[in-house]
Amino acid sequence: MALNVKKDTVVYQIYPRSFKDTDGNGVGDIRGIIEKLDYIASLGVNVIWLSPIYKSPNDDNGYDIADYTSIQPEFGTMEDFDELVAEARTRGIGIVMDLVINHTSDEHEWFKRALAGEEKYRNYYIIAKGENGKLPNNWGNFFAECPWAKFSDNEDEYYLHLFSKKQPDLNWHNPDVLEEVKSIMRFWLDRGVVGFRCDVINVIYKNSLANGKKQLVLTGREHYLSTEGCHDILRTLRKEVLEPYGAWAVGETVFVDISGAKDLCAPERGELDMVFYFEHMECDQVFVKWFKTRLAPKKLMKTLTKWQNALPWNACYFENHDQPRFISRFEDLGAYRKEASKMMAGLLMTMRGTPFVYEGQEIGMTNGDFENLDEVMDIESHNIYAMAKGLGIPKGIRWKMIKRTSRDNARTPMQWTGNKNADFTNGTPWLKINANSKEVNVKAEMEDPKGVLAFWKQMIALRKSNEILADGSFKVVCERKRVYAFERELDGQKLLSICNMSGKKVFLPSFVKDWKHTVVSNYQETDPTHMKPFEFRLMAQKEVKS
Ligand code: TEU
Repeated sequence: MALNVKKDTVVYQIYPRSFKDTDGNGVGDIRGIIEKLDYIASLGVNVIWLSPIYKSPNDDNGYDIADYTSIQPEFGTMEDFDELVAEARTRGIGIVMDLVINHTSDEHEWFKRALAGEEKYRNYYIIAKGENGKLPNNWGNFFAECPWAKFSDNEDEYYLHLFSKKQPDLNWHNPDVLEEVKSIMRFWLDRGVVGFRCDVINVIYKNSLANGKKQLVLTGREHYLSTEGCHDILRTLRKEVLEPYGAWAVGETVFVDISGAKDLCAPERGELDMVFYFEHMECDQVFVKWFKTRLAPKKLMKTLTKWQNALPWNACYFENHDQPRFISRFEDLGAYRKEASKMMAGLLMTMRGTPFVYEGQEIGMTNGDFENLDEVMDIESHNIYAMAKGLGIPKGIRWKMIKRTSRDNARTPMQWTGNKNADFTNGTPWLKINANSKEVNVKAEMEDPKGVLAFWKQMIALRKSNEILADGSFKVVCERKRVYAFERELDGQKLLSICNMSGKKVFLPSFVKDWKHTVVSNYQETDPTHMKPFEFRLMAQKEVKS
């Protein structure tokens, strides 16, 4: 399958745990994905990114890998996986795997052997001594834990874990680790996968373990963000592993700025094809993501424009398994859930870059309707809640923080029908299903030719068939309080994408009168002077087939 990942690809992300359960254990599985392949193909996507499906004790839902070359039994078997790859391929869909190589699980054989005293494997991890009862350094941790855990009881030795205690960081100074990872990647490439989504890839190589300068979050990060060592590793993996297979890679890059992203994705440097940046996910927060504020559309527009202009190509996304549902961020969403979801489809499919759609986004799923912490499973949410308690933040506020920011908001099971458990499972779902599944579900959407799903399909098809959207340049033309508009141009042919990012009726900017034809809109009727709440239009100067 020779796809041009930059122009022809639309990716659909699956969080396997929450997609479709076929054996009644309340957890989604590979057979569930196979069962839904026709549905996925009907969306028009041509790549599926699978969040981790490897053997794992599930401390961080699979991002803690105990064996990189076997399948998590809850999800099925290697035969199921091979069948998935083959069945996807017959539908023109390639599989991208999640590559989590900053850390393993503490239940990985390597860590167990390190604990048992095997020098070779000790050297796979980052083990350091504390002095005089102190920790090896002052670094912070992504999950609000202490990043150091005791390695042995009797000695003052610790291992580094930037994420949970059960996710010890690998030592990328050790060339054996690189060799292991190469062979893991080849194992999956030999089974037919087309690429990798590389988890927190810009933190893997720690320059030193020196104390960091004090910061509100993640003190110490200057010692490991996008280091030269990391760039070298990425170049090696591309040249020796990805290139020979014609595979591609998208990096999840935390705290990345524009210059960092340029270094990671410039084609001549031979590292990654594109990165997930975070800045547009942070337009509704103060300092850290747990303190949410109103989403100011203008801030969002400016951030999108900045990134669109900076890189010749990048990944475009608004949702994934770590982020609250995007439409739930609009404070004035009100009764416009469907319109807002369609507007986001329009925006995502008309920006320049590779679009990533997250399961459920295509039917306008919203944040989970959790009522208390017992209903939330995510380790990060529990840690943050405990930290907030320690800081004396009152219970009501603590809960509000978690309710709005928890990663579980995006992990609630896929809503297939309005039946019991949304037909996600016959058993007890591992995470509470949103009560709005009665109305918000795939079945209802399939029956509605003017619905959210139909619009996502229409936009995906257009993104794939229209050269201007696939390859045209990007130029912003309007960043008002509520209205965002940009032009895409290729060989003198132009399209105008315009969004009302609010639940209010707004004036249509006057320049729109030059654009005579509405190629697509999320409203049946458009107004010559106004835009309706969350209205989206794609316009052309000359007639274009939609
Ligand atoms: O996430 C990395 C990451 O930094 C954040 O997006 C993370 O969700 C957290 O909120 C930081 O505060 C990746 C994965 O996407 C995530 O699911 C994993 O938990 C994490 O790495 C560790 O592997």
